[in-house]
Amino acid sequence: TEEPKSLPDYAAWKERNALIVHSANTMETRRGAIGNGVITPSDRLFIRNNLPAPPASVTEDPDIWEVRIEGVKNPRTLTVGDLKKMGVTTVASVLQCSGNDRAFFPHGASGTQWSVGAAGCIMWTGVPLKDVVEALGGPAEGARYITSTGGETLPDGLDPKTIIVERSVPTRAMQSALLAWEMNDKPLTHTHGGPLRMVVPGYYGVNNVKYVKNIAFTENQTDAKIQASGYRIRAVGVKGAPDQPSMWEMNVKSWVTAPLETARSGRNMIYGVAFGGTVALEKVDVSLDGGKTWKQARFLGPDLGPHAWRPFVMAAELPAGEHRIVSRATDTHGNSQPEGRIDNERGYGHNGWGDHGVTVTVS
Ligand code: MSS
Repeated sequence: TEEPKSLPDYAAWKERNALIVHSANTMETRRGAIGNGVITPSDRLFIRNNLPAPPASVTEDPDIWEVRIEGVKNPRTLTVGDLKKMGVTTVASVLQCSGNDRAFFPHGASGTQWSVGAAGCIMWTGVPLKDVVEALGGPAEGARYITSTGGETLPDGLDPKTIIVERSVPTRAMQSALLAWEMNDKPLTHTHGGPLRMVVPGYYGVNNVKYVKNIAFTENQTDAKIQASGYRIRAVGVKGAPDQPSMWEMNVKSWVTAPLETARSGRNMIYGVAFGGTVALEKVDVSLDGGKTWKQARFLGPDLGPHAWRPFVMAAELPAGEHRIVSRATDTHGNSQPEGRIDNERGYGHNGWGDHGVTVTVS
């Protein structure tokens, strides 16, 4: 199928040439447009909507947006204006779709055929969730999950449970979660979840619920389809079910961003990005011979904390010919990217270094 020529209205402000547009609801950053910055420019960040985005009017007066907080000692409805007085923090964290790199799965995993670009590193500003919960008396007894509900208007005639964006994460995520109203120093756009978004640093994209309207501390995970059977790791051919691992904490990962197809012989700078999910990064090794020999790369730019990504660079002499350039990240707990992929029905969580490499022809 041919790529749509223009961006959908709600994303018209994006940099068209930096994006691969898969559909009106899914677009990713081109590998060559990821760049060497610590923060992904907002107009290059990928978009993934499971439902059509709400109208731009939801962000006209962001401070009047309401969010209901339940499953705490004193449940309350708060406006964004109220939240802004309860506390504030700024956190850099990687936003990455669970299905990033799905196109590499040979069984043809269904869903958007993402290459490497359904990911970016973002500065979020908002109130720490734990400050809000403390102000409301703490979680109710027996709470094991934080369940966030998206504010989209649901289409008529369908069972809401089958389409609503409602995600549960374990309460351990409360240590780092925030309710964000700014992205990269600007009011959060409706494109990326404004007026208010649940941000769970180190967790896959789907848990970062946009236009959040309800947050509940619950004993059980929601029975919404997106949680119960969606975003679950299972063998190829197997249906999704609640007893399979859910797409929560991200795994350690890296990929090369330059050079991509061709280079001139002689000294070249190899660039890439790497992150550890909820664990800080230790190092990135780069191989110019498809993984036979490795050399440690250097991190580029400031360290913005354990949930941010780290651009890396390595100078290399490249003789004429074809080179398979791969990178392998290791986190501070000693987890390294595996070489292969773990085949799974929907193509989630791919961090194998083999597929993420680039073949560069040097002349
Ligand atoms: N939220 C809401 N509300 N809705 C929707 O649809 N999606 C998910 C998240 N959140 C949604 C939400 C997903 S799935 C993702 S990735 C993310 O988001 C994305 O983001 P951006 O901003 O980029 O668009 Mo996969 O795991």
